[in-house]
Amino acid sequence: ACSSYRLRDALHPLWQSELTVSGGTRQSPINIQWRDSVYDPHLKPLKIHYDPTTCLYVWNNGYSFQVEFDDSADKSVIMGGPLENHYRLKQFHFHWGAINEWGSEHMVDSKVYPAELHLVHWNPVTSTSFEEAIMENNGLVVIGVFLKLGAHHAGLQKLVDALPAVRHKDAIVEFDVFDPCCLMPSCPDYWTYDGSLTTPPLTESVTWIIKKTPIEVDQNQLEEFRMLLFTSAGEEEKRMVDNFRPLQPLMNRTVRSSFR
Ligand code: BO1
Ligand code: ZN
Repeated sequence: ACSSYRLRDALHPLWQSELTVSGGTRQSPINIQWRDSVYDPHLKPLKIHYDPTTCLYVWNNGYSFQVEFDDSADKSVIMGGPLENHYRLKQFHFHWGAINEWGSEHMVDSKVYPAELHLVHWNPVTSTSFEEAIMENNGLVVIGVFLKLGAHHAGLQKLVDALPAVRHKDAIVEFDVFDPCCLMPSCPDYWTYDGSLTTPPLTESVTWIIKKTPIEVDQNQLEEFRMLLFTSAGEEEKRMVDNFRPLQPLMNRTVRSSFR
């Protein structure tokens, strides 16, 4: 645990600069303490309706690779769970480590996974765009899914095959027809809590839904993530690894669980 904390201080400049500045009360990510989470029998099952044809492209934004969706209509939406209305899918991306021993942003009982998927959604009832929803309380919902080392993931591989084309920062490649549903664990159980974006602007507008069960990916697939670069073409190459934010204090928050 000690060495992983020291390594966590040696972060990409994006995270280094804001480690202590935010001063918020509901920052993310957090360590989910299973025994401190509270079962809420009113939490409904999460319903996911993604339209694979709303997928647009994949790009390297300099801190992750991100798959973007057409969010101009209610085509790829989630509802149920802790949510009072539906939310539109805007993008998904991952966070991962240089090695398998760390990489996820959230932890469960201090257990860290080699990577974490974030599916980012916004509230089209209270906002007219993602950029507006970023500033709204409950404007955003991010579903977090842990990745663990195990079997080859055939659904993820379609995405992995596109990564060499977006190796450098700002590279973008068309990526139409992808169903992110294939990246969801079949177990419906989740935790939910009120938090923030984990990169600037770090706004405290996110309802987090963290799936209990990880999906499995194989070593080669994680290695392909680690081949990506933080840097633009022509710059001295810096591998895109350890693109996670350190844990933030829970403060006055309760993590609820959908399961006993
Ligand atoms: S995360 O899911 O908490 N890691 C997260 C962190 C930052 C963003 C999204 C999710 N940032 C926003 C940018 C916007 C951009 C949007 C959608 O992502 O602030 O400028 O449009 O890609
Ligand atoms: Zn993220």
